[in-house]
Amino acid sequence: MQKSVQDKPEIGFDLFRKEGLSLLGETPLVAETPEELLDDDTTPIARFFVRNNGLLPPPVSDPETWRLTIDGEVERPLDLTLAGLKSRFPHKTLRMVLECGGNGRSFFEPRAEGNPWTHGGVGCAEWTGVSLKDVLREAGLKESALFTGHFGADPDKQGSRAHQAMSRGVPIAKALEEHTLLVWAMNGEPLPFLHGGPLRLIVPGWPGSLSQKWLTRIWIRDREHDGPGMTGLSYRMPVRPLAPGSDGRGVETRILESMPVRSIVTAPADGSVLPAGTRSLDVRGAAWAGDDEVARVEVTVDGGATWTAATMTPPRNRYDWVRWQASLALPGDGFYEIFARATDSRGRAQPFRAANWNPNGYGCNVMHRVAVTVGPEA
Ligand SMILES: Nc1nc2c(c(=O)[nH]1)N[C@H]1C(S)=C(S)[C@@H](COP(=O)(O)O)O[C@H]1N2
Ligand SMILES: [Mo]
Repeated sequence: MQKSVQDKPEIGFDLFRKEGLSLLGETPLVAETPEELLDDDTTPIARFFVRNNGLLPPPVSDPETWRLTIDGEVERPLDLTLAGLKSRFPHKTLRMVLECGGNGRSFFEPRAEGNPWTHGGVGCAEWTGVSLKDVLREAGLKESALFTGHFGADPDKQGSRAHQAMSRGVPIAKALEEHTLLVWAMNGEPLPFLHGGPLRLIVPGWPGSLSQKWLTRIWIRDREHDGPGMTGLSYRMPVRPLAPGSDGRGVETRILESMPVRSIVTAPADGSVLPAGTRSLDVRGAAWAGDDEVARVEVTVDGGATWTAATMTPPRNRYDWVRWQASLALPGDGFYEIFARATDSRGRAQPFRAANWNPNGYGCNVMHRVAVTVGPEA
């Protein structure tokens, strides 16, 4: 049994109003959401996963005076307060998925390095802020502007503020997408400290690590950024597929970009026992596909022999997740495994078993499996 966050009052989760999360690590603090708690269209803050790479930064007394610097390959470096950001640029609220790059990692065989996420390193919240592109336009990008480098106020694991816990960046085209936001509110509330308040980035569709929390600086660079989390095997994939279990030393790699298509079953919960005689099973869930759209979701209760198409609720905006539901006929009492399979707009579907093994375990999008028993358990 995984430890639940409620069992660990000493880490101060009360403060952060979390409920029902599974703790993957205390220092740094990492907690994922059991799939059945992701049953809301908009993930409540209380159920939103947490991923830190270092320690928490010092508390902030006056959020409006939080400062963000934009410098590097720009005509006019900017030094903005949160209040200034709010007053100078048009506000946007978008519901978008935030997903850890390692979501699904625990399903790789052999085990890959890193936090053993199941499918719950994900949430979909309403983010309010301004498009980074509007701010970059004001700063004036030079022709040499090729990449961003993101900096946050959190010290590294050893508590050193001289070292970034994490500093990642994106090619300038991703930074200029209108959905890439500088965010100060989540689900209509001031952005909680644990989620990077007063100010964070949201770079939707790509690994969550790009969505820098406690954002203090964006350095516009003339080359691929090389901060912690950009080099070696961090958030990079081998250019050539590797045999499972290889150490990956010395292999050529490239940065991770869009996250792969994935779906989760949010009801029924894994391990549910249904009354004897139940012959129709309502299944619900969510699906998303990185930069792409979800084309369809199908569900099986017979190991993939037959599939039932799910009905999808259209996303509110790009990068929102799709909520889906299906009604499945059950032939009799007994034990069933439900698998949900999403396919993206480019025809790529989720596998039963991850084939793209890599040393740090990114991109594992195996189908979520939920077991149910109808009638008395044998
Ligand atoms: N400053 C800072 N930003 C960060 C991180 C971090 O450790 N420090 N972790 C990143 C990772 S790996 C993920 S998946 C997301 C998680 O965001 P959340 O904790 O709000 O769910 O934040 C990203 N932003
Ligand atoms: Mo992450």
